[in-house]
Amino acid sequence: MARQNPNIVITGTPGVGKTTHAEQLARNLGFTHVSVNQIVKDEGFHEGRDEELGSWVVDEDKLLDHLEATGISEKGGNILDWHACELFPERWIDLVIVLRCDSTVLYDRLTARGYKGKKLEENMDSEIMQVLLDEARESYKEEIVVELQSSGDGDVDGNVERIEQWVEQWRKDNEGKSEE
Ligand code: DAT
Repeated sequence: MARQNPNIVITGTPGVGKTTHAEQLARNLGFTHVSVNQIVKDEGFHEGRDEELGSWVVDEDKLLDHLEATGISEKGGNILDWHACELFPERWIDLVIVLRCDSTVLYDRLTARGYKGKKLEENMDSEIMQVLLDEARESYKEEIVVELQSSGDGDVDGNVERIEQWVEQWRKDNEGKSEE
């Protein structure tokens, strides 16, 4: 059975605004905010921490099995929030939003979060080199990958509105398909 609501990935370098966007969208649309980092932590789907990078070494198989078991693919209506996207199977995903941020703004956000040393440097490099955008473009069809700016306050409302319009269109385009 086809899903009645789309599944959306919100990805980008840490600090670009994934959680801010995902929470607002989930609230407005009645979708589920799937904070992948939280699941990895809560369920222990990792092999410890990479202390130098200050991030979890994720057990992707366990994570994907867990998400699959929630019926993510059939149910739809999920907003997957993570700083990576290539691991999610293409058949699960209808839209990939890659948030981007001006590097001066991002530097301030990450230092305010206590990032320093190699962790700060690697994340800044990743944003400047558009690593997540390239990953998204390599992993999904071009037409479902959308790059949006998330540097200033007004950006969040504008982006959320645009994504909501897209969801509405998706529903129209997919009407009736769930009964097929
Ligand atoms: P992420 O989930 O990508 O790590 P976040 O949503 O936690 O990012 O945002 C990090 C911080 O930056 C948080 O204090 C909210 C702020 N922020 C994010 N996007 C913003 C935007 N477009 N305008 C202003 N502040 C923003």
